[in-house]
Amino acid sequence: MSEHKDDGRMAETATIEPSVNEGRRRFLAGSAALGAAGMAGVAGVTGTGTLVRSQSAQAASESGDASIHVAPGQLDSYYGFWSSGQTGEVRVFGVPSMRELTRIPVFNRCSATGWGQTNESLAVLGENAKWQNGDLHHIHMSYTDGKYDGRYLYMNDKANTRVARVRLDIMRCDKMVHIPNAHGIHGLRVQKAPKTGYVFANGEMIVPLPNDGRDLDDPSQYWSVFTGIDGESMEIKWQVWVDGNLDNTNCDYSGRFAISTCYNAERGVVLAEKMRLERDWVVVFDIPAIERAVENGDYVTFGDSDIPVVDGRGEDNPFTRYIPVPKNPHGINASPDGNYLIANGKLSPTCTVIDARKLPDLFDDKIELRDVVAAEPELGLGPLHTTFDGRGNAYTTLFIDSQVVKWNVAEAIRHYAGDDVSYIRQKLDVHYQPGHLNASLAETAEADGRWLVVLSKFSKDRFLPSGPLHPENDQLVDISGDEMKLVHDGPTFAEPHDCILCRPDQVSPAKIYDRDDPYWSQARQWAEEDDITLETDSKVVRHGNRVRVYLTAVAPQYSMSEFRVRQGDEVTVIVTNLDKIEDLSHGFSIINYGINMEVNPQQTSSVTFTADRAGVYWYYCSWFCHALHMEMAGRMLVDPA
Ligand code: CUK
Ligand code: CUA
Ligand code: CA
Repeated sequence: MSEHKDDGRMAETATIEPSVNEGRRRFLAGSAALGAAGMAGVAGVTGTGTLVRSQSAQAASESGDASIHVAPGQLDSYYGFWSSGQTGEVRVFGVPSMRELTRIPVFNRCSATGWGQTNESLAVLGENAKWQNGDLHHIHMSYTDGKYDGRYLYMNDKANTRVARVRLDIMRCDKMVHIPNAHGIHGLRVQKAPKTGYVFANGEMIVPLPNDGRDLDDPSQYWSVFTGIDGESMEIKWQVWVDGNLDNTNCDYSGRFAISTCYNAERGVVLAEKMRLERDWVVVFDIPAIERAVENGDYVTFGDSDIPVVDGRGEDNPFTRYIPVPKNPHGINASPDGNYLIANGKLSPTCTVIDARKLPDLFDDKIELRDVVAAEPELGLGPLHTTFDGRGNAYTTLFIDSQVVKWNVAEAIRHYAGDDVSYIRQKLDVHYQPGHLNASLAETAEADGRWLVVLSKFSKDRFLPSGPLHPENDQLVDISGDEMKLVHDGPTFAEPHDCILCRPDQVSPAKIYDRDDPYWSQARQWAEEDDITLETDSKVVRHGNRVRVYLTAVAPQYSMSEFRVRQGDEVTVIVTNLDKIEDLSHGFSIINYGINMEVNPQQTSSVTFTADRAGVYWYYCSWFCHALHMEMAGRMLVDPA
């Protein structure tokens, strides 16, 4: 998409596209509905196509919109931080160009940077290094007073029950924790006020507590827990034992409450059981009440874990309230004015709008559970996630309908109260089967209603064929006007679930590393032991059969063109990049030893391996750094044992 909208082909596409789209859309909706058992029950509730279908607007925007074109050399007006699902990494995008800026390895392994191989990354991974995969669904930035503060990103791993943190100054993961008692962390959100604060993490699957072999055949003893982690120390502070399970989570803008959806109030272990009830619930957590209980010793622990677990099951506890909402809810989203928390119905065509201001009364038992419901608008089939424009409108993905529906929150509330008003503003076809969507700054008090990213799960026929595995389709929608306009298709590899958009001024990435960065504190300690100055010394230091090799790099040379070790030595190579020039990264790779790592300007990186084979092994710089980059190499000479 660009300003070149004058050619005939584009015009022709614009004319033909709507009907073609319609056909493709229906085909996919049909197959998805078939695949989602239980959808049949709701399929007749809401007819599609009864509302404004902005095919003409869509066709017009597909023929080109200059406003998304970021010319070469120009910078984007938003950062996008993308999850990547089963790839396990974080991706950084520029929006609106949708250009991918970088990737941050987290739960995955990375050939380019050496993540999972360098001593620095292994120190972050700790015992988690035993898992080489992850499933990163949710990514959220730290807040101060309801606004992004650019310190950290936090993310979940559903596959191996972890939570990790990325430092936004260097855009590298610096902490990772495995969560005991939980089984698969799905929902993750961070406290919005006064400051992050807690990172909240949902245990999705139900298991025996402790999960040590007991009660295998007794699902009535399977449970899940909600976890509060200190976002600064990354210590697990407490857990709450809950009924049902936990899907997505969020929290209010006061800082007092967190809230999670539950699709398995039945605590079923097979599909049919999980869909038995017409209503599941959202569970609200009173954070100060939980903290008080932990302080007073009012908790239990399970197995080897000493994490305090407060019992939030049942109707009669000070920590939780279970608000019934229609069937198998999924996303839970907080409106930027701080007033509403919206649960997305998934198997119900509705969203449930909860008035966050009524939650204190609910915990004081002054009102009934459903009294906090302000509206329950009927939106379409398969509502999964909702976002906001800061002008009172909400935007909800309809997975089955392959649409985004724009609706007005205040009018949905009036309608619920009995007024004859129509709250639906527009339905926009997306391609296809959208999951998360997020508008610029929508998860903060500063929602600005400029851009909307829709993460579509299927791309079907939108791109050149790429084999049986199709790309996802991250679509960009202009929401600045009255009408949503689809302006860009963005193919992506598996499988972004969620993203957030912030302004560039809210993040201040370092241009080069600070030599005092704690990231390589281990190497600093070795240098001290060996009486080495990392910035000036090049040396091989032997401790029995353990050898430390200190190298520096200045384009286009390493400080040593060779070093010698003995077969069987445990070798640690510590490389310091002395270049201070922005963008001048080096690498360090040893041929046939499976070693490669990044060494960015002013960074120290290290790797440890066993020199198990004698011979000449060239090491070389793997990041293009200089006209003589190819020549930036040296030999590791391994003497036979
Ligand atoms: S979940 Cu993926 S589309 Cu894991 Cu946030 Cu809803
Ligand atoms: Cu140094 Cu390439
Ligand atoms: Ca259910």
